[in-house]
Amino acid sequence: MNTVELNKKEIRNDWSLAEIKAIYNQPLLELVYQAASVHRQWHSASLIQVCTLLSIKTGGCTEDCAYCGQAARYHTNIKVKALMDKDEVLACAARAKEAGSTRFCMAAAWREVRDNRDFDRVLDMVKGVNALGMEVCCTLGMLSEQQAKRLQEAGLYAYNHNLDSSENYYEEIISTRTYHDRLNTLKSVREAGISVCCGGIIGLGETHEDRIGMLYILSNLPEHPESVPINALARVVGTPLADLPKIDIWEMVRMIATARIIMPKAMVRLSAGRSEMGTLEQSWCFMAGANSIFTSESEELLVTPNPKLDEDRDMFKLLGLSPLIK
Ligand code: SAM
Ligand code: DTB
Ligand code: SF4
Repeated sequence: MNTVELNKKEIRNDWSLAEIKAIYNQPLLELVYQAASVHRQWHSASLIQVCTLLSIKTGGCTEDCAYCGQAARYHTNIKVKALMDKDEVLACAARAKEAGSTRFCMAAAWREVRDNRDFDRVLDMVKGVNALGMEVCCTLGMLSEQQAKRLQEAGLYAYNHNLDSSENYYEEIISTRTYHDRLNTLKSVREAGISVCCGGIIGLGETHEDRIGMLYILSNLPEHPESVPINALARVVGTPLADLPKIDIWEMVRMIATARIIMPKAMVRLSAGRSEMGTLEQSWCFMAGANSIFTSESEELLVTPNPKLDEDRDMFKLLGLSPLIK
């Protein structure tokens, strides 16, 4: 394999589609071996970042993201929840810290942030979680430059905003906003000095070319995202994608390994899909360079199941992994 020089420790923002394709299409074991090698050059492979996710506002969203159980227009069987109370959120963050989590991510089923009282309340939550000494992350939909600045001033560490798929396939999945809207928010986040968390989903019915296309955009951003969540579609009954087949584990491994090789410094997060995997499947993802996971006290990621905290603890013990403490 001549596109990756394993001994050269460099960050590249000029990957070509052909190079990414060649990496992605390698024989699986060669790909995993390369990714595992790159992983060890840049990270301690026994440390996994544990991010706790909390849905602070659930369901009732005006967008039409075809995968999402929280879109109001699909008849999904989820419990809609208004914006949570700040004290409840802070108590949850404190428990997460106690359990060994260093990052707390608050998610809201909003199309975009509006300059209203709810935003002021989220800013207060950000201040409170920051004061606990945790890295605070939010995912609230689209942001303006000014809103990004306000979040940064409140102490926001990272912002999650995914590209989901390739630019071409995006319009098959969402019609209520464009890929450009996503890229604009990412720009505002970067310019405000907030760490960028941006990745996507596989299993939406996209082609391998679409996956490679998304990795191409991510790896050619002026700066790579500091974290790259790779989600396997969580199939939610009532959504247009509910009946798609479960994504094959080797496709997830291939995606994670390629992301690891082309964005070596990023935290690559094994995100949605863990509850449909066992320890064996997750181990392959860690071997391929994933070094971060989401956990959740409620045993739900947002509205779909996620492994129990003690299952993760047992898995870490078995594999000799420890939570990363920065
Ligand atoms: N509403 C905000 C937004 O869309 O940016 C923030 C929350 S949204 C749930 C965050 C991300 O979760 C989405 O961009 C998508 O990548 C991922 N996601 C949502 N539903 C999913 C599902 N059913 N399976 C896998 N990933 C999903
Ligand atoms: C991300 O990339 N994955 C998380 C987080 N960012 C907010 C959300 C996944 C949602 C999975 C389906 C659900 O439970 O709604
Ligand atoms: Fe709304 Fe986000 Fe779900 Fe899309 S992914 S429907 S924007 S909550």
